[in-house]
Amino acid sequence: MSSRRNFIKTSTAAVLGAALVSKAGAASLPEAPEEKSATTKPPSLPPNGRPFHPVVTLNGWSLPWRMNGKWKEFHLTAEPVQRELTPGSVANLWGYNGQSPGPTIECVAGDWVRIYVTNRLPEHTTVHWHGILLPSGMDGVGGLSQPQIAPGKTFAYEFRMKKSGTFMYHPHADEMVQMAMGMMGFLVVHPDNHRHHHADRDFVFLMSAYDIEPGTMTPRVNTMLDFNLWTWNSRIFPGLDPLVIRQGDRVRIRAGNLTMTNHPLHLHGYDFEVTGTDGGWVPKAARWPEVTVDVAIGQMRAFEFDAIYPGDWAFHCHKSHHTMNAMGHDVPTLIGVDHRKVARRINNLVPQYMVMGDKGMADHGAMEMELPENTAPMMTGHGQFGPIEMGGMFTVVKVREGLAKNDYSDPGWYQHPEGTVAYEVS
Ligand SMILES: [Cu+2]
Repeated sequence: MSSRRNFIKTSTAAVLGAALVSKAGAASLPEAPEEKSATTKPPSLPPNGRPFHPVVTLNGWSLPWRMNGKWKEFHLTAEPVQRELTPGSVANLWGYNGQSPGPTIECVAGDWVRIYVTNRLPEHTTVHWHGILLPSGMDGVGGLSQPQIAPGKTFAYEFRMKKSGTFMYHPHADEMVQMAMGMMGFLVVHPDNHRHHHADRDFVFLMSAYDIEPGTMTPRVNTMLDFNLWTWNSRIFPGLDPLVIRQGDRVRIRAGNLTMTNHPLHLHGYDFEVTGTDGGWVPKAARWPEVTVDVAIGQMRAFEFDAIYPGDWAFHCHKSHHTMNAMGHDVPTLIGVDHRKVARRINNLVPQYMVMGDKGMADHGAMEMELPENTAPMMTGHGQFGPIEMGGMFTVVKVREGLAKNDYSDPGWYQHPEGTVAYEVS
């Protein structure tokens, strides 16, 4: 009996007998665990299957699986979720297994993978496995490669992971709406020899953008370009956890872009090499040094460095509007204009009226502005020297000496050696 026939048999059964799968077959489905918290889960070694070095999903987690003969079985549940973007700001999104983005799926090249997808959304969906080489009918494009998964139904996807690399999953059904609502997840296929492409710390995140009017909770799904929340794994600074790294570790960071514009990712304190794309690993001879890697729409990039230099290093999108939280874009520029009297008079009439400062926007960061409910400040976060004045796609890479191997807990602010901090000259 060929595996291809099994394939067809099982997937046809899943398509035609979806109700069967969800009722009579319920006991045979693997668990679909839910995760409610948005903190970064330290990686745990695979309990079964072939060995691999797990990734760390920034402010997220990896999906458990079960082995069923040769199959590694996962269960995704597409559903409405509430995602905390940062403390004090929660969004109504759509995602998988309790979160947006969904859990990271990790497997090994050569694995036979069966992924059940149960749809608890109010409309149909599918899942496309971005970058994976697979049979055309498993590619997840609604209408083209399969009928859409109706609400309440469960489908099974089955394929063998042909190669290792950096991939993602997202719907290919009512795509504009479902991605604007946060439906996406990371997919990592580890090398079949776990010593190949080794990194001691391997961080992953997806970039998504939302248009959520200050004071509201649900994204406007028809927005094409003018998004006001730029997120990594549906989190905004200061809600993004730091990337905690032990000095001397080999580090890989992998990012995918499912927004409507490109994001030049910039890391301070280091130069790095781009070592992978969603097409595969970059051959060693073809790598070149960078400090910024542009991730275009629908692309993924993996880059690596040796964490030699201790410190608190900024890591952010270099589009400065993407390191801000929700703001009005029609605020007039008033640099050089003394408008304090006018602003005071308008403020008497409209208490939440915001104007740009006459010296810049820094006074926004320092001022405790009254904000609509459920809205994060535009420029926020505090460091050991004062306000950081950032939001959105910004976090800190914290490289420290002597951390334990699997310690990802926040070590606090860097203790600079004496004489190594910029200082005021009198
Ligand atoms: Cu950006």
